[in-house]
Parts: sequence; structure tokens; C-alpha cells
Amino acid sequence: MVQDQLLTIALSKGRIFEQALPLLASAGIQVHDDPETSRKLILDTADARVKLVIIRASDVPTYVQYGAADLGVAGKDVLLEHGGEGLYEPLDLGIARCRLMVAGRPRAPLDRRGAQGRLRVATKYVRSAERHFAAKGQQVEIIKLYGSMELAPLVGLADLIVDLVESGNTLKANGLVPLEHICDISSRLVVNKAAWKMKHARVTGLLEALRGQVAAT
Ligand code: PRT
Ligand code: MG
Repeated sequence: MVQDQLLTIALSKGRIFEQALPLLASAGIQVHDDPETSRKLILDTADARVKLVIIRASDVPTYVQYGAADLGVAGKDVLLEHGGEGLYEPLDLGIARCRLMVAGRPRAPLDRRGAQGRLRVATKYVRSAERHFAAKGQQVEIIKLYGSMELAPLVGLADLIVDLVESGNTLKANGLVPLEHICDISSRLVVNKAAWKMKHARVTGLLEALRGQVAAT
């Protein structure tokens, strides 16, 4: 029976889990386990037909793309890097908001070529950074990092960084300033394209419940 089809939702622990929880609960998906204390990677919900899989934030689009999860919740930053193949992105959940920004030391050179040629930009967000500087017609050297980007300008690894900024406290604590706004970021509901067809009634039922809740908050 269509209504008995299992739905699997992928999400990461931390801010996305915490902020998605009330939205999911309002759609009838109460979660009893706490991923911060439980070691379980598959969580049951109050709805026996819905399971959650808890994975790294940057892995969510991959699980959904390959159908290992029917749906997922992922930051727009992560989706821009992934490229969105195999996914629909039907709803902005409006959670885990921040901004993708270029940052550096105060008075960091933004346009002029560095002494050794192109400006060096350290980031985890290679695709977004490339697109941003290409749109400005600026040739830069992108250095891929996996975290702690704020360190790169301090130790001479890069002139600039591209990173997420929320309060700005992390930049400030490291003597850096925001220099250019690239885009606003929030988390999106993503759906596997095959699941969208095969489990259409269940997926759209959940989508509409979430949409109503997002509109009300
Ligand atoms: O940690 P892991 O490598 O597993 O993945 P992740 O760091 O991507 O996961 P997580 O849970 O930290 O972030 C999940 C999603 O939350 C991101 O993909 C963003 O879409 C969103 N989000 C919202 C943020 C922030 N706000 C945020 N402030 N993600 C990260 N940060 C970091 C930022 O990178 C910087 O280091 O917080 C720091 C800046 O915060 P402020 O407040 O000091 O400016
Ligand atoms: Mg993190």
C-alpha cells in the first residue's frame, strides 16, 4: 500500500537537527532519540513509516542523490558545492541561516594582484568561490581547506577566505573582517527524483505539512 511506504530523511546533527526538529514534529514526525548522546545513526520516529539517518552535513545531498534517503535537509552552501544532480529542492525551510562571505584582514587587497601574482583564497566552498570571483572577472588561486579557514590569512596561507558568517564573532576573534557578501544561506528540503515519482503522495504530503509550518513561523 502506498501509504505504508517507508520514508527515509537524511540530516546532520547539530544546528540543522535542532532547528529541523520542531518543523518535523509539527508534521507528525516526533523524534525520541537525541543524536548528540545516542550513537545510533538510524533514528525511529513517532511515525513508524518515517526514519531519520544522521550523517555529515556535506554528505546529505549524496545520500539523497543515490536514493539511500528519500529526502534530506541540507544547507544551500552544501547544495551549491554538490551541484544538485538527482535532487529536487522544493522548499526553503528558513533554518540554519547565515551568509557566505569573502573575508580577510582589514584592508586586505580585494582586487589588486598580490605581490606574487593572483590573490590566494582559502575555502571549503570551492565551487561557490570560483563562481563568485569569475563573475567579477577576477582570476584567483583557490586553496581547498576542510575547516578552520580563519587561520589561513593569519599564517600567510591565503590573502582571503570564503566562509560562512553568522554572528561575525569567529572572524572578529581572529582579527578578520567581512569584505564581500556572496549570498544568503539557509537550509533546504531536498528530494530524490525517483522518490518524488514513486512515493509522490507521501512526499508531497510531508512537503505540504512542512510548507505550512514554515509559512506559519
Ligand atoms: O561539521 P561538519 O564538517 O560535519 O559539517 P558542517 O560544519 O558543514 O556542519 P554544521 O552542522 O556545522 O553546519 C551545517 C549547516 O549549517 C551549514 O552547511 C550551513 O548551511 C549552516 N550554518 C549556519 C552554519 C553556520 N550558520 C555557521 N555559523 N555552518 C557553519 N557555521 C560556522 C562557520 O563556518 C564559521 O566557522 O560558524 C562559524 C561562524 O559563525 P559566527 O557566528 O562566529 O559568525
Ligand atoms: Mg561544523
